[in-house]
Amino acid sequence: MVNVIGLGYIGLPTALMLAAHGVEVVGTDCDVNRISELNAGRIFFNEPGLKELFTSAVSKGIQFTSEYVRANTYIIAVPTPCDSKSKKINLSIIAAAIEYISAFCPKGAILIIESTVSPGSIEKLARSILDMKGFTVGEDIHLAHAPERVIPGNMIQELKHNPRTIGADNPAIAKSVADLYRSFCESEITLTNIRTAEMTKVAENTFRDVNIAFANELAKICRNDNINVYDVISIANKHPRVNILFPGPGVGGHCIAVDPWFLVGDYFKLANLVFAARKVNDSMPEYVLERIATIMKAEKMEDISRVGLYGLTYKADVDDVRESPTLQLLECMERHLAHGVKVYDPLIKQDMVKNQYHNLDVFLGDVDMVVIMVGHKEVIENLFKLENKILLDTHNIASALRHYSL
Ligand code: SAJ
Repeated sequence: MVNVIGLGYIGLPTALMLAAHGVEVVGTDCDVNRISELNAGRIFFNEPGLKELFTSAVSKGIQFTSEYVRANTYIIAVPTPCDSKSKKINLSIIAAAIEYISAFCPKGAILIIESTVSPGSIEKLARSILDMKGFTVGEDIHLAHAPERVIPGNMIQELKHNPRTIGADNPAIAKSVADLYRSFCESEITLTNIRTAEMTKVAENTFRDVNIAFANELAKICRNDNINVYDVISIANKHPRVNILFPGPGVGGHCIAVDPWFLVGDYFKLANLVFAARKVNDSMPEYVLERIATIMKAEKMEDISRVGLYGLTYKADVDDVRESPTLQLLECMERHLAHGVKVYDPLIKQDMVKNQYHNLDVFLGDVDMVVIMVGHKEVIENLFKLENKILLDTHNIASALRHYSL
């Protein structure tokens, strides 16, 4: 039996996927409300295919509880928050999970950590806790790392079809963990040691962050010379060995904007490029504010409260606002005493920020300038409504309309 600890954005789909493929699964989360919602058949986030997967997992007998259960395999998929000031990773939630598990797991249990951690964390943290509890790691308890790679917006497909990495210091354990994931993963599974798996996961997200930072810096350079950055990227990407990503209003989400800090924090003297890239990406909300100010001046607009931010989530077609560039832009505006800007996002139904609207037409009626912050499908479908607005498009989706870009 597998006990999945942490039923969040990664733990829940993974638990459901295993159960739907015939593995006996109990999902555990400390949030009792979330457990009652799941037991009542309600999922707390939207993801294509998730509802169907949920129905299938329930029909196969998955259980949800706020208690840990005795199992021979545990999958830990809990958050690893990063302190917003020190940028240090906080491993206390993983530590607590390991402690709970160690209190009653049977001899020979395997603890698989899915959460992204800074390289070396599993050895340092898990081993020290388990040693203290009297276990001999590698003999009567086993550790493995199975970092997830799924992209929000296409998680269910990617859970099945993305290649995976399994890190375990004992090849037999690595094989047995790989066999578990093979119950649903149809792609290649690479086996390695724990430390390599940890570093690989952080390297993947850091690579993307650095690539986006290059695109963002290029956008600023092109703006300086009045060159269209999207033309430059699209032409450059025709080179068979060039693949530049796209500039945007900032890098959000709980992965790309967070994981590179693990390298900066642990290898400060070495991770120079990574640090510089983080700074470029973190500067983008401030840069958007500069663009708004320049455009307002050019258009002789005086009232910031007639500016509307269209999109609040961290990226298109997800309802997740963690580290959202729009939230960062709003903070930046507060610092510059630019109050009263309006906000609307078709995917955010609850009130989250000041001056938030829940109806597009009412929002548009109250603003002269619209800043497209997120390229949701619904935003693209409603572009025709922005024809008479002063438009700043941070995602290159409104090229058919008169607009400003980054
Ligand atoms: N972004 C850009 N320009 C781009 C692409 C993205 O500005 O060209 C921005 C997005 O708008 C968003 C942020 O970057 O604000 C992050 O979005 P994302 O789609 O790049 O990535 P995440 O955070 O949703 O998911 C990433 C994925 N990692 C990689 O692609 C290497 C996913 O596969 C990981 O599983 C996930 O992080 C994770 O949980 O680690």
